[in-house]
Parts: sequence; structure tokens; C-alpha cells
Amino acid sequence: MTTASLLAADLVLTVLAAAGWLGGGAAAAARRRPLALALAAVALLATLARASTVVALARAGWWFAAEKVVVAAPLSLAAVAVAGPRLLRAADDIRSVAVPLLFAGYAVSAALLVTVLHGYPVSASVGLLAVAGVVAATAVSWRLLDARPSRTVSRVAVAVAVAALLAGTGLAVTPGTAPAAPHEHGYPQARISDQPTRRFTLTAGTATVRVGGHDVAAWAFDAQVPGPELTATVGDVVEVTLRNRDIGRGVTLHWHGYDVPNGQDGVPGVTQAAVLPGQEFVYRFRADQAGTYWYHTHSVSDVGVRMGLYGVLVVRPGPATGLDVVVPVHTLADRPLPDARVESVEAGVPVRLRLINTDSTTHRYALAGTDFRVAAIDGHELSGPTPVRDTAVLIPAGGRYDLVFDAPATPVALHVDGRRVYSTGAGSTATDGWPVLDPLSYGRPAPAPWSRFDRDFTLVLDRGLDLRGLLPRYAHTVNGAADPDIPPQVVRRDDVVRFTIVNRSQVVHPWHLHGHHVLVLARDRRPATGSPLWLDSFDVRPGEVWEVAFRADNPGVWANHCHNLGHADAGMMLHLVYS
Ligand SMILES: [Cu+2]
Repeated sequence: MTTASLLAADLVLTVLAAAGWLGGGAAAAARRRPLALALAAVALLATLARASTVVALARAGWWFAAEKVVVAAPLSLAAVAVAGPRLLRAADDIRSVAVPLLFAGYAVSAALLVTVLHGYPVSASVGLLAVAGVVAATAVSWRLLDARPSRTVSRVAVAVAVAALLAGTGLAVTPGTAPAAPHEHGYPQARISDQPTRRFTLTAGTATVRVGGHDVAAWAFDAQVPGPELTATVGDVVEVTLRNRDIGRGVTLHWHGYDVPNGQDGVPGVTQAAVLPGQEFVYRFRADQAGTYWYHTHSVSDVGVRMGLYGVLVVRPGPATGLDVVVPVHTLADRPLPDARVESVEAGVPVRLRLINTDSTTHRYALAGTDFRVAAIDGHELSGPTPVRDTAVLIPAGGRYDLVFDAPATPVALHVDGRRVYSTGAGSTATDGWPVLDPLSYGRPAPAPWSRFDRDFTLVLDRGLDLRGLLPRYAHTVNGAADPDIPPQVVRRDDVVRFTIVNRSQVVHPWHLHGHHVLVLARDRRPATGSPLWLDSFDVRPGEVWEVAFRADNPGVWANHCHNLGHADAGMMLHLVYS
């Protein structure tokens, strides 16, 4: 069983247990003896079954099971200890076990709320609040059912509830590590250079664009989606003037995957102020690294990128040889981009397909009709890529794959999620059943550049209740907190930093650290065995644990976030800060 299915199974069992106890309690109160006994039996079985899911999750990693072991297990044991013996003794008066059954239901429900609303890391305050809730709910039920508990029992219940509530709340409001405010430093300036300069101007504005034969309202650079393709040769200085015509919420340019100096990174409130209508900002950086990249606004990025504020950045090592095709995939107003394109190519011509996923979710790419090699991922050339055939690749949100092949005499066709987007002739191939390439075992390995790590950070991705704003929200969280309350990761220059990224949630989180490429060390404790894999965007699927590392060689304050931009907007964003 995968960790993701264990998490799901455990959730289902918990709901069953809670429903069984609560339903049993209600049935007992209504003197429905057979029903009460049946529901209590379901609850008991589900509770017993949970013992195995919780143990299995703990073996997969403490992050997956912490609150289940620390909060849910004791509450479940208390539930069984209180309700079980009374059930056995309730031969005549089933109503007398109503309160113990309800207590068991509240206990399991409270633990369920801890998992669903808080998750990891577990804290004493959360445990105490759960206990307070259970005792208070039980006391109320007791009164309502008029079961007349003794005075002592009532007083003890009230005292326990109040004490747990006070202690839990007190612990919860105790200030923890306050995050440093990355928003108040001076924005660094670009260095001026006298090298060959590629100058571009991009004007952001609302526009109507044509997608698949339909007019669609968009936000666009130079009135086109995607924006103009920016190209440079290694060693060029790239200078881009960004103007905002009428995007009221502001725009910036973030060079996705390009490890530019911090001041050029385009994150509003961190490296610059958003460019408002009528304003402009000039970006300048040297193109040191060849490869396939893209640019997009980072101001209200969830909306801005979805509406069309993105484009391609390709840096070539020298003059292009053969055929170089860029395929930036996007979904604009529920319609897929780009439109299908057909071009004839002479046999033997070397072809490089630069695949870019500019959406917030994973896409599946399948190249039919030829052997190909994956030459590069996220702009970094792979070592020793071997030819593959009839194999699909999954590209995470923000990620890029460069596929290379020599054009065969027969047509080739590239499919994205089953839709043909590029081909060199007619024909059709079913690509649905193809296996998927695992980049962690593709290509020739090389020794790891580091044997020790100066800093270790763990990011546990989950969902949770965020109460710090004006309105509570069900946030996407990192280590139990949501932006802007996630403590930053502080490093010193030249530290070798290791991240362990754990996905406890039920959805994919494409992780994206700005300003650095990370080397993949392991996934689910299995070391990467293929070519060194330097990524800037990688899918951490439900239940997965990724270990990645990098050298802190680009000082500044860097966004570190989920590139499902809706998730980032809903809290899943923190910062890497150089001390
Ligand atoms: Cu996410």
C-alpha cells in the first residue's frame, strides 16, 4: 500500500469510527438496542483496524503519523476503555451506555479534527484543546440526556475542560519563532555591464486573444498569449523593460528557473514593488546558463499567470543547429494552448523539442514515431541520456523537458494529455497506455558533490485551518502554518543545504525554490540512481518524501513555494533567507 492510500484509508477508518460511536450513542439514547450495538461494533472494528494504518504510516515517516500517535491513539484508547466495558454490562438498560458511546465519538472526532485542521507538527496546545472539546461535549450530552452524573463527576468534568481549554489556548498564543519580515529590506540594484546586450520591452495589458477559434479575455504581454519569445546566447546581458498599461493589480517578471541575482527575481514585496499601471521596471541579468526557461508575472500570480501573463525564455549556447521547437503548454479560459501545429521536416535533421508546462498542474507528454532522448530537464543537460521509445514524460507545473531526436523519414507527433500539439505529418498513434519515464533513474550517475550538509530543513506539506487573518481559511500549509506565518529558512552563504519535503496531503504539490537549482538526492528513501538531476520544479505527490540539496550561492531573500499557484496563494509559500 502506498503512503497516499494509507493516509486515505486511515481517514476513512477514522470517519467510520467516529460515526459508529456517535451513531451508537444516539441509538442508545433512543433505546434502539440492536442498532446501538451494531454501530458500536463497527466503531470498535474501525478503531482496531486503525492500529495497523497508524503503525504503517509511522513506519513511512513520523510526519505522516505524529498527531495520530500522540493525540488520536490515546483518545481512541480512552474511547474504547470507557465505552467497551459498559457495553458488555448494559444487558438491560441500553440507554445507560449512551453517554460513554457519545464520549467515544467525541474523542475520535476531536482527533479527526486535529488531523484535518491542524496536521503536522503536533503540539501540546492542540492536544489540550482537543481534550477540552471532548470533556465539554460529553458534559453537555450528560445534562441533555438527563443522566444525572454525580456532582463530583460534573465538577471534575468542568474543571478538566476549563483547564485544558486555558492551557491549550495559552500555549497556542505563545509566540513561536516569529518569521523574519523579508518584505522590508532595500531592493538590490542590478549591476550594469558592458557585455552584448539583448534588449526587450514587454507591455502588460488586458487583451482579447484568439484561442482555438474563440475570442478570450486575457491579460497579456504585448497583446499576445504567450508573450513574445525572448531568446539570448550564453554570455549576453538580457535587459527587459516591463511596462504596465492597465493591469490594476500590478505585474512583475519572474524568470522561472533562471538563477538571476535576487533584485531581478520579480517577486513583489520581496525583491521589488509590483509595477502598477503607468509604471515600468527594468530587469537586467547576464545569461550565464543555457536552456529552456519561461517568464511570468509574480504579482497575484495565481490569477495573472492563468490569465496569460507568461512567455518563453530560451538561452542557447551558440547559433541554433537543426530544428528548435518551443512548446509552451497552457490552459487559457479552459482552452488548451498552443494550437496544433504541423510542419514538414527533412529526414535526418536534428530536432530539439522544448516542452514547457506553464499551468498549475502536471501534464503528460508523449512523443510518437521516433526514439528520443531527454537531453535536459529544467534547463540542465542530463548526463548520458539513453534513447527511449513509446514512453511518456510527466512535466510538473513550471517544469521543462528538452527532447532531442533526428527526424525520421516518417512523421512524428507530440501529444499533451492525449491532444496532438505538434507533428511532422499525418498519422495517428495511441499513446495512453505508455509507461512514464522516471527521471530519477534515467541517464548516467555521477558522484554526489557533497558528503555533508550544513543545514537541514523539513517541509511538511498539508492542509490546515489558518485563523490569523480576518476570516478563517482552509489553507495549504507548510509545517502547520500558512504564508506569511511560516518561519523562513535561514542559511549562510556557501552552506550546503538539504531539504526534506513531505507531502501529507491528498493533492500534488509542485515545489519551486527561486534562485537555485536543487540536486535530487532521494525520493521515498530510495536514492536517485540516474544522471544528476538539477531541478527547479518537481512534483511532490501525496505521501511522497523528497530529499534535495543545493549550495547556497545566490544571496538574497528567495520565495520557496508550491507552483500550483492557487496553493501558493492559499498559504503554501515561504522564504529562503541568507543571514
Ligand atoms: Cu501545492
